[in-house]
Amino acid sequence: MTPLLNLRSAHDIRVLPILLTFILTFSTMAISMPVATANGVVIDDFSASPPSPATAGTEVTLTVSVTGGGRLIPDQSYTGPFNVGLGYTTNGQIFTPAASNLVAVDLYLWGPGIKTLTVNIWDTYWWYAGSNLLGSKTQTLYVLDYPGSVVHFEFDEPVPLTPGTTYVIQLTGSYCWWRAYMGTRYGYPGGWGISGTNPSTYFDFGFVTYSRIGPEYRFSTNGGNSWSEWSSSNTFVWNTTLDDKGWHTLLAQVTDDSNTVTSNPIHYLLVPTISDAIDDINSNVDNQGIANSITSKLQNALEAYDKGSMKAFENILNALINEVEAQKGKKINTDYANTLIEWIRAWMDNPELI
Ligand SMILES: [Ca+2]
Repeated sequence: MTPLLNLRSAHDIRVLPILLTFILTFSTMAISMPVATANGVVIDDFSASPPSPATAGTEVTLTVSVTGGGRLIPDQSYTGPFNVGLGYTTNGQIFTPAASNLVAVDLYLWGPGIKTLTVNIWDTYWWYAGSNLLGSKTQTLYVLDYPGSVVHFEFDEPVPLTPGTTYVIQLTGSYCWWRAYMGTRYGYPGGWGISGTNPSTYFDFGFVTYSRIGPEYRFSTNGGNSWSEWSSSNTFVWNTTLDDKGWHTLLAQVTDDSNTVTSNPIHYLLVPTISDAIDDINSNVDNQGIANSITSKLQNALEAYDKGSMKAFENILNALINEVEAQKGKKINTDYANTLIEWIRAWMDNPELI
């Protein structure tokens, strides 16, 4: 490909009279309009491994998988001041990206009228032999009368770019005005405008290029009261401890263009082992007789399991649930009784957790 910089010579000056014929008006008013972008993220799956319930102290890996997501980040731009507008059916703007992809451009256009406009991205002037079309987007829309609006073109696929290399934005299609600045005081330093097929380093069109980063992810193990750092990794390792025993609400968040999207919660139970539970019961059940009764049944259940007597294991734990139910709100406070029953049910359903 021919380096564009070879064209930055004195002959460019000859295009100035051509450009001047296109001057519609003088204005230093920059347009600031909201830019609507669309890249909705869909959370396909959010899971914890191992699944709930698990033994407190287990390493739990949270994984979220998504479609889409990420944020548009402005890369290169010239957004004013403007003092001219160029109306034509083909114009262009050179830019030098810092980012390694291009997903969208904004152009500062005015009509008025319904326009069918195509934005092409080229690796050199489009009329050069050997030029390569890297990306293209066509849309038909109503373009407002002066001062117009910021028209957003989002490519169907990201256009890969080499940072620090010049590229060309070509606008072609219906006759349309494109706001520009002509002169040396302002302008975009990383490129120059093209009117028709006449490049000139003396003017720049209004434009913004966007790259996409991400998506980024973060996780909460406490229902959103606190979060991990934002990261490009869609997995998070939760190093649980015995102190984490109990119920947890696990969440994942993913960045989207305009905000963040939160997963459905996973309700996750961490249970102590039976021997850890025995210590816990001794310090939480004040009535020593009740505490002894419960902990000795737990010991019996452990022994039954070790002998492979699963029927005895279940019978003992069923009897224990009845005993705790009977003492709930009496010798055992209600919350702690409910906690114990959850643990016992988890052990019965998942004997590997004992
Ligand atoms: Ca420039």
